[in-house]
Amino acid sequence: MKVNSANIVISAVKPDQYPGEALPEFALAGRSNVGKSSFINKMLNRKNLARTSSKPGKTQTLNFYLINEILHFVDVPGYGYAKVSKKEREAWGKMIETYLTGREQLKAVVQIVDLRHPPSKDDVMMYHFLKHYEIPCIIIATKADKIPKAKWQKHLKVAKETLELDPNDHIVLFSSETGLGKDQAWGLLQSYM
Ligand SMILES: Nc1nc2c(ncn2[C@@H]2O[C@H](COP(=O)(O)OP(=O)(O)OP(=O)(O)O)[C@@H](O)[C@H]2O)c(=O)[nH]1
Ligand SMILES: [Mg+2]
Repeated sequence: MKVNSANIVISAVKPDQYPGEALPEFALAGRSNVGKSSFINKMLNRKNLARTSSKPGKTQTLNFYLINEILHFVDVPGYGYAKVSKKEREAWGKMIETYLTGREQLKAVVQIVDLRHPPSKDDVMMYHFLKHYEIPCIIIATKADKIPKAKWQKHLKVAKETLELDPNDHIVLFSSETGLGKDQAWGLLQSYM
């Protein structure tokens, strides 16, 4: 996919703020600091359109990006960020759940996991949540540049086993540093448009 335009449309917290257009939409899911915003930037060839940070908890709202006037990416706050109160966590859960279970335009969720480590309990829970609601998903195993190539397949296998990955679901080796997996990820997204 050649990206000609990419702009933020709105930062939303509730449904009446979501964009009204019936464009195909893809939302990011994943642990705080795993690389969701970096994934968006890499896919769009933009340095810092989606704000990233080495500190977890950077993305706080549902951020809608309009791409080539034909689709939306939705950057979503990460889960598993320890430094938030119970109340904030509940508000987060409600916002995400409302969006994921109620958004008609949502074609698939891009769930990001860290290739270096086995998926966390929260990762497994998120994946099973998506399966339960029959929301199509694409798994991206990112930060591949941080481990030697010789270990990729072994780590991928652990990720598949830990998530109990449905054999029909795809898992893509990815790096926001090198661009590894970018074309494959675009191919999968386009198959849902
Ligand atoms: N080496 C390497 N670093 C990465 C990669 N992806 C993300 N990072 C780094 O990981 C940190 C977190 O990235 P973000 O994209 O902000 O993570 P996020 O999932 O959006 O985090 P929240 O918004 O807090 O939920 C940043 O310092 C990134 O530079 C990658 O593929 N390789
Ligand atoms: Mg982010």
